[in-house]
Amino acid sequence: MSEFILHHYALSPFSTKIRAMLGQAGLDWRSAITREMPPRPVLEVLAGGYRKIPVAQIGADVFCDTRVIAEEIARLSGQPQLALAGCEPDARALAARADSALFVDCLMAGSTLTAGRRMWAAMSALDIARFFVDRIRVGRHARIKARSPQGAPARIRGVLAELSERLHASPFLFGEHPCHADFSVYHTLWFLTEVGGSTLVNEFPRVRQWQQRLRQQGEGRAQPLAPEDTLLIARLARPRALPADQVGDSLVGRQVRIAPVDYAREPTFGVLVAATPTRWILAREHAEVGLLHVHFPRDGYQLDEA
Ligand SMILES: N[C@@H](CCC(=O)N[C@@H](CS)C(=O)NCC(=O)O)C(=O)O
Repeated sequence: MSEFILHHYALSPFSTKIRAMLGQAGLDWRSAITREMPPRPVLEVLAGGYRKIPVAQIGADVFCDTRVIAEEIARLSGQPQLALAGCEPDARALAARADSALFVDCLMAGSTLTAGRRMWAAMSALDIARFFVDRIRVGRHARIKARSPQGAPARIRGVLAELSERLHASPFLFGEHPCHADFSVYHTLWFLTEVGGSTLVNEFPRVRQWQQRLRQQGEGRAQPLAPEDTLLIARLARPRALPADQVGDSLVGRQVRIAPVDYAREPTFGVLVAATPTRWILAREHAEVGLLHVHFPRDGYQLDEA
């Protein structure tokens, strides 16, 4: 069977969401490190215009967005609660809030001098300049509700109080085992505390302990993989059989474009080959790798005829 490959970078919160999930899943995986901003030539071949991180790959199947990646980890590990569909409605709602509003608040509150020093240690001065130019451009084209940076700590405290209340009853947010929502919250607070050096979470000892519990689970067993080798892996593989749970869509068989609706909205083009209750799958041909199937979540994405 093809290996699970993660294209990611160290300081990426959403990559932390998946790395921590791989720890809970106890999986072996291959780690392909990508740059903190485009150009990312390998991912352009694999995922087309889609430029968010992380991206996962199994052979000639490419998985965009942590919601789809989590479904794959849930399947591979036999832990259905890691997928959103395997969570109760309250957990799905919290995951959605954490991956959007809480993420933005933690980015604002965690962008401290300490975070700057971490970037300085991890990136060249030129790349840091490129990073800021890129993120300003992403921000200009984003379609997300504006949130005041000054209000971020108070809003985060509100969420932490809510989490602390939940953790009174069980070791994880929705019971005895971590579910998708735990990881959605975890990665945002990871950026705030581990990257930004904020001590806000210390005001809520139960949340701090929960954070440590998840951190102790590690990140699974990763083996490094040169990004260029992921192209060879894709070229030697065929996309796997399409899923059986298709719901049909009038655009199946047509040339389409798909893009996130919120930020970093660059589209990927291809032929829609499947629509399931949770995802769209596009077929893409590329001279370097042949046929690929690229998987996107339905939620939060816009699909149009190209
Ligand atoms: N909805 C996406 C969000 C991913 C996301 O925003 N990732 C950030 C990095 S943590 C990103 O792509 N930033 C722009 C970039 O790295 O080019 C998911 O769940 O995967």
